[in-house]
Amino acid sequence: MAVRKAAKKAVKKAAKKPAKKVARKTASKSRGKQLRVAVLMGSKNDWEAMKSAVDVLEGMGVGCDVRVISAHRTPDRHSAYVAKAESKGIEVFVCGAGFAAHLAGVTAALTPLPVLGVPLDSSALNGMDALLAIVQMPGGIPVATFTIGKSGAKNAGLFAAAILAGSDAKVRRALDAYRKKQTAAVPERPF
Ligand code: AIR
Repeated sequence: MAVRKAAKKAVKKAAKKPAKKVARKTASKSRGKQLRVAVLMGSKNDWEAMKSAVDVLEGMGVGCDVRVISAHRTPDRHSAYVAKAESKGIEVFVCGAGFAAHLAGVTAALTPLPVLGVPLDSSALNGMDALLAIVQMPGGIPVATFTIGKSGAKNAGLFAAAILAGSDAKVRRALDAYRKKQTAAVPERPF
């Protein structure tokens, strides 16, 4: 009898409890914002490095559309995404990939929008392969190439912000504030 009572009580308590919100896969500050920068990466394994670009941009209030798109493994997804991006409000592409990194180059072939390439060190060649693949674009189809890995992703994010800042006073102010904060954080002495 006591067990039945306890069970009834538990059911009542559970019914009163508000439904737990389902946690979203990515807690993104871009939600609800106009997505102005497409941050593409060749594999979900590139996210750890490419997150640095997204962090910088979202920190300045710039919405990012983050996608796993591979020029080799998902070519149809790639061309379909790039074809629609500009009409959806994308103004700049940041593309990170490792190995034979063709993502930035092929993106640049498909759009006249600025494409910033980030070589990633996912192969045995530590990113040298990706760096050369991204930087060695033939004349006519430019890709701005950044350093290998997280620092490159961070700088690509900052560069994308600098592009937007040319015509957006809010982003310009955010960029100025970022620099100011960075300068203030550098100590006079190392000890
Ligand atoms: N990659 C994926 N498709 C084309 C290229 N170049 C790259 C990814 C990743 C690396 O291959 O950008 O850095 C390894 O991917 P994975 O998924 O095997 O870890």
